[in-house]
Amino acid sequence: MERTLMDRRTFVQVTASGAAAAALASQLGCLKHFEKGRAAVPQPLQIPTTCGMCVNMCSVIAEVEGGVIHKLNPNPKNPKTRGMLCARGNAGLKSVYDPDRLKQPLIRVGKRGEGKWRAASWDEAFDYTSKKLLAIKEKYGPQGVLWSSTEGPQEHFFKNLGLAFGSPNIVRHPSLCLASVNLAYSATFGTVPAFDMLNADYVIMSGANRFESIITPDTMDLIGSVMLRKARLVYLDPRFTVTASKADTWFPIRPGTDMAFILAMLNVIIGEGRYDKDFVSAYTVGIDKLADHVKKYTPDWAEKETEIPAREIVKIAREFADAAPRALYYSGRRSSWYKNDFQMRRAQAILNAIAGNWDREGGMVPNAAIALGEYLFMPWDDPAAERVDQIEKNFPLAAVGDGTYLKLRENVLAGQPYPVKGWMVYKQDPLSGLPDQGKTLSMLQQMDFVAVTDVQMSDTAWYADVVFPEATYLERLDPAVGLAGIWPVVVFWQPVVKPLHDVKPNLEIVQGLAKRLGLNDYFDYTMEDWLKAQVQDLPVDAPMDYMKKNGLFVSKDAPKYGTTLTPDHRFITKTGKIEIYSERLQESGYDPLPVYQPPAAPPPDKFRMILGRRAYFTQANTSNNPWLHEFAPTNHLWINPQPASRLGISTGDQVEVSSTSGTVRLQARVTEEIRPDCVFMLHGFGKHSRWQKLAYDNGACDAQVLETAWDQVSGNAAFHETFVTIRKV
Ligand SMILES: Nc1nc2c(c(=O)[nH]1)N[C@H]1C(S)=C(S)[C@@H](COP(=O)(O)OP(=O)(O)OC[C@H]3O[C@@H](n4cnc5c(=O)[nH]c(N)nc54)[C@H](O)[C@@H]3O)O[C@H]1N2
Ligand SMILES: Nc1nc2c(c(=O)[nH]1)N[C@H]1C(S)=C(S)[C@@H](COP(=O)(O)OP(=O)(O)OC[C@H]3O[C@@H](n4cnc5c(=O)[nH]c(N)nc54)[C@H](O)[C@@H]3O)O[C@H]1N2
Ligand code: SF4
Ligand SMILES: [Mo]
Repeated sequence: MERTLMDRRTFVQVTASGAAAAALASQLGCLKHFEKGRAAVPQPLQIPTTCGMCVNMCSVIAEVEGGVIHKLNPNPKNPKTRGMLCARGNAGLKSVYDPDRLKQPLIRVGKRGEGKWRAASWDEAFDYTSKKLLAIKEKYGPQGVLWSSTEGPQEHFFKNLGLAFGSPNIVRHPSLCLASVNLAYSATFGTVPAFDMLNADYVIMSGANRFESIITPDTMDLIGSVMLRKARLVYLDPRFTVTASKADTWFPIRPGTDMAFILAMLNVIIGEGRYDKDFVSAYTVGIDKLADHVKKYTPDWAEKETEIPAREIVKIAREFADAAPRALYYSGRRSSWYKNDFQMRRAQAILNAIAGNWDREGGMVPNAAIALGEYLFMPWDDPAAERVDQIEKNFPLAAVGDGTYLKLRENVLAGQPYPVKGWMVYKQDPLSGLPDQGKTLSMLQQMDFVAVTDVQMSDTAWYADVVFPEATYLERLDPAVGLAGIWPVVVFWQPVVKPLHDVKPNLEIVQGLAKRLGLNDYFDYTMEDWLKAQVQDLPVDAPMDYMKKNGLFVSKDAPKYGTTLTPDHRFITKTGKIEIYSERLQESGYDPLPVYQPPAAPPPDKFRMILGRRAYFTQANTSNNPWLHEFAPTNHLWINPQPASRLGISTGDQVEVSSTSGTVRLQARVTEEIRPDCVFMLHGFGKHSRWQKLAYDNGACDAQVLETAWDQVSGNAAFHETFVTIRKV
């Protein structure tokens, strides 16, 4: 902090003193010398591509010299990222040169999790895996193999292999992440909108820590509006985060009570007639029912639930309504919070709807995407078996293609409605990402066969039978991805260096398996074929050359507002209107308007465990990156000074954190930056994989203590429902 606050003048004064001055002078001399020599050597190649370090897909220019990446720089042409490449994006270079990365296919020789492997040739690994998969198919049917993956440009091929194999059991990451928020906004507007925060004058963010949990363009937009243009930011979070530090107002809201805050805002805005009446009558259904429904949710009532003073709630409600349509209640992204998360996000969506901020500058904008072509391939038959999570029965409104991970795990463990004995994993680490790690371990152990495709030895890979090493994103040609939103772009990856080891891109791994599984016809194309089909209709000359030269295609026709604000526009909902009151929810057995359910209070001497991110790590997968590791060499338990002093805990003490799922140990960090009723730890530490040397057995793994709970409507994991006891060791 002190260092970053030092201004340039002070810096020059400090560094120009004594020994520092001598060192600096000699360094500058070196630099001059270096610059002279440099004129003679060829300039590094500048290769545009895309960052693969998180979901955002920012545009990158790689500086490559002599076949080695020297540096990664932002590509300023991308309007979503505007010249930003975050710490993780910079450190992405290390994923290529990490000595701990996977270097060749591996077949397990010891017990699962014992860490004994033998290097195998690709043919051997493909033969071994396909033999195991065919044996499971023979005995249990194609539904006996589960295919799980997380978003990425080559995920598609993996999913398609599972579908071509005949399995209905494809499960993706959304039910650990954003399934409830997506479903809530879709149920209301028929689509998931983007938030035009750059042009908003008033933004309310509840627990969306945008200055640390980076989402582009949202993070960049918020810098533009809140930091540069001084738009107002109201921030609710039980923790004092970086976003809290930039907000005009921060309330350490009582966890799990956000819906009470929103319902009281609705109470004030409707009660005082401050909503957008013209918009509401033209485009929505159900305002009368809502008005009756929210009468009981007064600010005084909400103060008791949220611990935010009633007068502040009234003030915020008025300011929000007055600033509309340039006012936003931001949706958040990771909505895997509580059991009633879907209904909380529905309340937000309704609040935005009655403010009339739909499809307006500074409001919410329906997602626009640039159309990409599709490579046509032979279709396969639909799977014959029902999904093992029985999603249609358990969560009739949830996204069938993504599945519901925790219900799925429960059914697989119970062998219901049928056995699942094979598990193929792509670009995902379920042992870290699912709560209640003991259960995920049991699920792994009851499998006849597990294969993982990754770039490093994840915890799940550590327990697998076969590990396929994928080339990293800087070594691959990948499909193009159309990123929807206010600034639609098409991004694309090209290899900036040759693969360093005996690794392959996922398409080739899928093809190697498909050949042996008798599914070759479905994957008979090259990545170039695929890409060409995708970009061929982009409105530029020679689209493939254009993409290789620029790394991205930007829509000139953005941002666009008001495209849906015509009298004959039909929203993709049952009534064709924005549904404040939802008959579809009622017909499926859910509350048609959001009904408040108070969260359980922590029992005496227990704490609610909450999750969140830091700007320099991605989920559980960058804590072994040597550059990022320097920012946080371990994780700590954040605990407020009040309970800490009661428990005799000081910063640096080892503490034990226990729940019904498990017990972990890590160092305490005693801080006012968290409420007294919660504790927090960073994700991605306490690894079991010894091949992640920096993260192995370092700090604690949150997945070991989190308990199993899910949102009732979407089936999304509810990670913040766990109570833990804390003890000084
Ligand atoms: N640097 C970085 N950026 C990322 C990622 C990453 O791993 N690293 N991951 C990306 C992904 S996949 C996602 S889903 C997003 C996640 O980004 P966000 O949606 O912003 O979610 P989290 O960072 O998990 O933050 C949740 C916040 O909610 C707070 N919170 C907990 N309980 C409550 C509550 O009851 N009420 C309120 N109001 N707040 C509460 C927590 O303290 C925490 O600060 O970030 C994306 N961006
Ligand atoms: N305890 C806990 N659980 C959580 C969360 C949390 O904060 N705490 N967050 C939740 C959220 S929001 C999300 S989105 C999910 C994320 O869940 P996951 O997607 O499982 O999360 P990661 O830890 O990022 O694991 C991704 C794996 O992909 C690998 N990988 C990275 N790049 C490549 C590549 O190019 N190719 C291949 N083949 N592999 C690659 C990484 O090495 C890593 O092992 O987790 C959810 N679960
Ligand atoms: S936010 Fe950072 S890690 Fe994510 S894609 Fe952008 S630069 Fe890469
Ligand atoms: Mo996520």
